Amino acid sequence: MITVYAASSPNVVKILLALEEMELAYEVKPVDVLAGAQFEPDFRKLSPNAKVPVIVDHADAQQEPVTVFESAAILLYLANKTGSFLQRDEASRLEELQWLMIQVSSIGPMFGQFMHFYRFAPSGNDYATARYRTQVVLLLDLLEARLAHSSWVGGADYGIVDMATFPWARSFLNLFGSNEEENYPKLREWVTRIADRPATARANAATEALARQMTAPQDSQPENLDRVFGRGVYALQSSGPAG
Ligand SMILES: N[C@@H](CCC(=O)N[C@@H](CS)C(=O)NCC(=O)O)C(=O)O
Repeated sequence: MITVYAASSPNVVKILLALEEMELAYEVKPVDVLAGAQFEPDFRKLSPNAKVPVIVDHADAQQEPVTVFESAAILLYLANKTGSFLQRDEASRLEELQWLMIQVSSIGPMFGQFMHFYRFAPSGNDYATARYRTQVVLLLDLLEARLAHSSWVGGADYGIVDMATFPWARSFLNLFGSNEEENYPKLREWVTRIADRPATARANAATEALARQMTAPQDSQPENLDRVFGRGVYALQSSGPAG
């Protein structure tokens, strides 16, 4: 049995997709991030950076449970454990790893920062919003170009790279989509292909169940939001350059 510490957020959806595709037994432990549950000392023992997702694999009763944090590390752990959803030959695996790194180093952070300034920051951040919007568009263009030459973002077969990329691409196509239906045809077709998979439907149901247990942004205590976003009294000073 695998325990997944989870919120209803894109980085967690990646893991739910993998667990469902790999048909692994799991239980979900909700971590209410907008109520500050990720900062509890017991959770930080599992997740030093105080973020979900985290898994604890209790599969081997003879061994200590295995704890893994960071979504890409979890996906690689699950792919190695099951021998599935990651290419076996070295050249294809290297190709997949590069696209996995693009997801965790660029797509997640840039899309996340855009969403922060677009949705959560006070007004007056036009520079930041425009900068991150440009980064998002460049990355969506990159994915569109990739899918013109490859069936899947990771390579020839559906795998953990597509699971990592799908939750972010799906929400940004929805957000950017209303005026631009004709844009990103390959990316839209790829999103539909993944959305139509039975395992994706099961992961969506698990995400919706989690969402019902999370504090919504509008219901969050202002102090908790400040802590999550590192602002107000939680904005840290160091000896580094001042803003
Ligand atoms: N690089 C991390 C990012 C994880 C992450 O940002 N998780 C968010 C939810 S999607 C979180 O826990 N946020 C709470 C916080 O930042 O305090 C990963 O890929 O696992």
